[in-house]
Amino acid sequence: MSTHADANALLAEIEGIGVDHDRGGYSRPVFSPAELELRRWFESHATARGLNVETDGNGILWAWWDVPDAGDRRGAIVTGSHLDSVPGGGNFDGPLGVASALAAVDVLRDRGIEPVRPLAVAVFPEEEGSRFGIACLGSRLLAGAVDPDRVRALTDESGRSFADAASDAGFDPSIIGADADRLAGIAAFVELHVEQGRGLIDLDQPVALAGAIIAHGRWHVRIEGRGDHAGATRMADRQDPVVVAAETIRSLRVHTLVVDDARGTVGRVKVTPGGTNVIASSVDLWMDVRHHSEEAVRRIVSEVTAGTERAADAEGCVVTVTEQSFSPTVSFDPALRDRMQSVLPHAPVLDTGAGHDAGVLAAVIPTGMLFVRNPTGASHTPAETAGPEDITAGVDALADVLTHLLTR
Ligand code: HGY
Ligand code: MN
Ligand code: MN
Repeated sequence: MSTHADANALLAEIEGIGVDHDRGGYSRPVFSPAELELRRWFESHATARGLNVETDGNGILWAWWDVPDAGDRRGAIVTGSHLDSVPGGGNFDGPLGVASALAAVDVLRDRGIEPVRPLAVAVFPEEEGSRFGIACLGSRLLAGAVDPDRVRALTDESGRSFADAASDAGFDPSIIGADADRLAGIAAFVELHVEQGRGLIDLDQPVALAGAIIAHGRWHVRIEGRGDHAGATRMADRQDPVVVAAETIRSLRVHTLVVDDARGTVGRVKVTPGGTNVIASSVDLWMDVRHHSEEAVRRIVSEVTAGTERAADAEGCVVTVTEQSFSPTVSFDPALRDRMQSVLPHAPVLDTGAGHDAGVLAAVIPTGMLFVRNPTGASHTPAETAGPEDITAGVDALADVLTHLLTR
């Protein structure tokens, strides 16, 4: 176990974990064997660096570089990110921030930095919301932004509840929930993340600071029809939920395109029972809608919902649209960003369409983000990447910011 590896080497160590041979890329859902293996990987590297590792009641990992006389760890600086992935995702979305944080600890040690306040490297579970549907679930629990009883009852594709899956993985679901005392001890959280977009490519820069995260939410659309035989059922006698789903998807595209720079996606559709010669009995689909204006997001969703309800009536189906999670537009802490900018004067400030734990925690503690150039600009796909030099530049930038924050 190297106790001084650069972030590139650290990322290379996990390239074989959670490989998805069907989709390509990586599938590392929370509490899965792959995610648990990544947790162990992180804990071993943190421990090898002399960091004191704990897992809190929400399953968040905290690796502490404690300083003398800071018994209660007040005024801590926290960095880190997540290790879970979307289905078929890349190896950088999340792990780059975790690996860079570990490498930044090495850089601080090399520099002989003696922090005057504690540092923690944190790993937040279920950031993608890929298994239980709510994005940034760990940071939302910590911040008190989601009801623990609702979380315990969430189910995955197989119907397994969060409570049961957490218990299976060795966690105690009865103790999830807000942790105001832990938050009160944190002076700032800085998350490094691979850029999900082309901003740094266009600016020809390796590292950026985050300005804002646009508002974004996800809605579950369930359409109930009547299953029947594809050949024996006349067209006039059908109540086909797939037809209504098709109208929903078309409508989302239409209503998104008329709002400048809005983003509307349906990336997940589940047809039940799913036979080629079977008229479906129900369809579940999920909408992801984003825009700088929360009002615009909600207007798009309500327009699409109205259209879907009309299509369902015409088809003799019943539709239910349920908001799963919503994050308002987040502007990161200006004072913290100014301090980061004073350390990284050449780093541009970029907004992002991607959500992050830092975006959730921005509501309760000062947070900032660093983005590292992604030469493809693509993310949530195996094409997501970051070049070794830019990764090193990101680690140096993070180490510079942490040096500034930890020594005053
Ligand atoms: O969906 C997002 O924006 C983030 O990658 N979880
Ligand atoms: Mn992501
Ligand atoms: Mn991410």
